[in-house]
Amino acid sequence: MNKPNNLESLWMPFTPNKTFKKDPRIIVGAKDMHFISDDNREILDGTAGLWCVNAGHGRKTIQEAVSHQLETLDYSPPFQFGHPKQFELANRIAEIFPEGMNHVFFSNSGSEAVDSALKIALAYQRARGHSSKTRLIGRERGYHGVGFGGISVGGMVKNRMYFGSLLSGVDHLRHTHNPSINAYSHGQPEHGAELADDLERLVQLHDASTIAAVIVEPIAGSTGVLPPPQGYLKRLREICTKHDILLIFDEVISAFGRLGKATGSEYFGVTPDIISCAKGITNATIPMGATIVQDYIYESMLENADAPIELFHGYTYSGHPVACAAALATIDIYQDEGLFENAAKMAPLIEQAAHSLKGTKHIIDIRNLGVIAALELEPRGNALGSRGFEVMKKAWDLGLMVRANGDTLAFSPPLIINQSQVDQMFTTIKQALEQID
Ligand code: PXG
Repeated sequence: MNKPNNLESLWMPFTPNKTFKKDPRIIVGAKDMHFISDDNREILDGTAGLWCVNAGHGRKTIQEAVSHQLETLDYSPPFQFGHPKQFELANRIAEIFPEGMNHVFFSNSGSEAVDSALKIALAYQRARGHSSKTRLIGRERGYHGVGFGGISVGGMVKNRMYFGSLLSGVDHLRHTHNPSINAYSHGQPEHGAELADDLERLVQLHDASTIAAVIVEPIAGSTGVLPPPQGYLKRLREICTKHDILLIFDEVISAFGRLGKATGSEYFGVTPDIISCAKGITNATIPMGATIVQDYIYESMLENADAPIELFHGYTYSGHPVACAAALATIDIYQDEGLFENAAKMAPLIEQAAHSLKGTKHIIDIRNLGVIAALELEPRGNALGSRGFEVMKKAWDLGLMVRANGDTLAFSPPLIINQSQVDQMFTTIKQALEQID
């Protein structure tokens, strides 16, 4: 049923095409906490797809909103014309994002939301007369999507090494992962706040007058789940403020409830100047990204613009009416069902269940925060990632979708998860771990 009979034409992203096509994993349906495979098995979704289906699959009200939108206004151009839902959505986002962040720029993915954030940071510095502030600072092991801006400030070697010299004028903070003192931390690790001082080192090297912005994920996801050390983000904020450097939080994973609040910024009590987000904004039903800025950035850009168009940037599908309809219905679900609150309630259960696997074969570290957990496995000699990959495949056979980032297994289930599904997730992964060498 539904089995595609020729897999060759499609070039699959971030996938080993050769091996996948020999032994494919095909998904044909999804409802609530489960995927349905082509051999008609229910697979527990331990990853919310790719950190994005926060309200669970197959939500009726989102379907209805999308369908109604397609009937009434399928598309309208975003340049020089408006449609009501994009204004309504910007207001709804402003309501739930940190105070003072009331201006929203729409795009279609996390990568675009990040590139928009970087471009806004540069244009803002120039507009307010600080045109020497052009340098962008990222962090080792950071993931900011796959645009040239995102891979330049990102810090994952494979995402960078094949693609030439990238953007110039970029530097990186050190990453915060230090298992020698922080292994098996529950929640945020105790040690490492001082790593934020790396920014002081880069200021000594480049001078603050050349630095436009620093971008970090408040909790690093794709690199293998690295919660920030206690006090780290606050210190980074202080150093940015001291040197008049913009702080960008890339919240593509952490916004829309993953940590039990609307944003990671709210959860950590640290407010950046710019936030990029995507994924959970539409429950992943229709692609959408957004870049949210502090009022002073928007106001300064409008006031100081040297042309009638204040920002020469935008996409054909910025604020697409169908995506806006999906996002409005999604935010209604988050609020009506109290899903951020449910996430906060489930977080300690996930923490407990994840850490109960300490001592299981192959595990060398366990990390967690909010509705996120990670099991780091000992790599097999030089075959980095091969054990993680096989455990992921075994889990699929046993009825669980989990994400393998190298040898780290990442869990980020929909926020509708309940206690017995948390137990099932970790019982199944334990079985998978025990069956793989
Ligand atoms: N920033 C962050 C922090 C992300 O996690 C992006 C930007 C890019 O979003 P788009 O929509 O352009 O893909 C992401 C995406 C993983 C995984 O394995 C995570 C992402 C994408 C692919 C895989 O954890 N996050």
